[in-house]
Amino acid sequence: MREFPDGFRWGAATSAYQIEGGAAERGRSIWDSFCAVPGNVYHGDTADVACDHYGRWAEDVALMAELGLTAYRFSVAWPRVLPAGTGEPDRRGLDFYSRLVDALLERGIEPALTLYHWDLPEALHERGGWLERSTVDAFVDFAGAVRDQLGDRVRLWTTLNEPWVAAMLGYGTSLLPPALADGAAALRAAHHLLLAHGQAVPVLRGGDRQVGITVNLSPMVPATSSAEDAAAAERFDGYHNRWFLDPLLRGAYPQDMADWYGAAFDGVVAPGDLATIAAPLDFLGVNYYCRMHIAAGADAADPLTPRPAVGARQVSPSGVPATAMGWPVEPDGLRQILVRLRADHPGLPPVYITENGAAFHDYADPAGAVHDPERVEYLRGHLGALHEAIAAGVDVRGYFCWSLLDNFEWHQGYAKRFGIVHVDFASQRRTPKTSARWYSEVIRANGLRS
Ligand code: GBH
Repeated sequence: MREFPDGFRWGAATSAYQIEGGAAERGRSIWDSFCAVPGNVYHGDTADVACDHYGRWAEDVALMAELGLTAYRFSVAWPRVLPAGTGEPDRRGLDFYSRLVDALLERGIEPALTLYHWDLPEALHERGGWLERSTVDAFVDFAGAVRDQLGDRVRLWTTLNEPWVAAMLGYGTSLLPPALADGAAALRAAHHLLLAHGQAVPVLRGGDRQVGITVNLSPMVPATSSAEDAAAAERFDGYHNRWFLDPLLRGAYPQDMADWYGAAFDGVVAPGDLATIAAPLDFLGVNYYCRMHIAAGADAADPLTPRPAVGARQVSPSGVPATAMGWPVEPDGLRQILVRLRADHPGLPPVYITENGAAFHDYADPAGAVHDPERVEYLRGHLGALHEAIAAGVDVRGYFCWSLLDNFEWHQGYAKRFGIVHVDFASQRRTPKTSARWYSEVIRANGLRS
């Protein structure tokens, strides 16, 4: 029996845009505009209905209770609270989250709230979005409005989910909105996202509220033993991991990357910004999916090619099993990244694994049961690695599996299923998969039996 610490939180995660639907009752976000353009999202899928969690939240909370979750991570749709991004909050939106939080608390499930999981109000994008400091101000007002409504009941507050994705993929590629594919824009957006986080921290603090941010981290593995690949992997690490960790935890951008980016990064930082960004955190949220394997030399044809350029590209490791996304399954990467975090950052706050999970091609049997043996193995492997990290001294307080439900997987639409609960999108029927039953047992035992 590999037991986890007393009081360890066992949760599942979702995000507003990916599950809520209820699109007619909120403002428009950059994701709505992106989905409306043919070719942007697989199969032309949209999130107008998604899992209809907006209508079925009570049923979903009952399902969480049935599975035995002790925590639930969700995000608040900014356009549901402030349809135009700023101004007077919409009561309907605030009431929706207020009812959700009450239902969670009634069932003894700890709510973990994320303010920004990529659904920027379209009205703010029209005024420049994350390229402008005015969006930082708007975010701080949004944070204050949500705190006023839920601050008495929600203890765990996360400002942003994965600023790397929002900035480097959203502004630096054309894969996600606003799809600018502009390297200098990506660095500007990243800085303003971090600043929004830093300015929101003191607004959110108070009472027994714990405030953190979620970053997505991956260990970088050089494709070969060449010095070129090692240097490329170090730059990719700077681009993906250190560009966010260092300002947050050390109050400075990594000098090697600032030098590498050169003029693309000029004039972005104003005096005082870095001190704001480095506001002490009560916890760090870490999302881990896989390691990244890196070779020297850019691949301009790869839609994920970094902008700003880092002279490196991702390669697929051979002989490593992969998920339906094509991501390598490497559980030990979770232990590696956590142990490294602790070594690199002496003042590291407690950590929550705010996302970890995988898409697989699950199958239904004639009786309607949904089997996902690969997801069970994925979760077992990663929880084992997490247990080792804790044994090595990393202070991890909880784990949220991504995701509670099959949902709208961004530009991949509904084709990629990450849920431990199957969703039949035609009938909206929820069916816990084998992995959900397995996870329930882990929660009951507070650990792994095998
Ligand atoms: C998360 O992002 C999101 O927070 C969540 O909304 C989403 O549904 C979930 O993941 C599943 O996609 O570049 O091929 O080597 C995760 C973003 C995923 C980015 C792993 C880096 C490395 C895979 N990260 N990815 S690859």
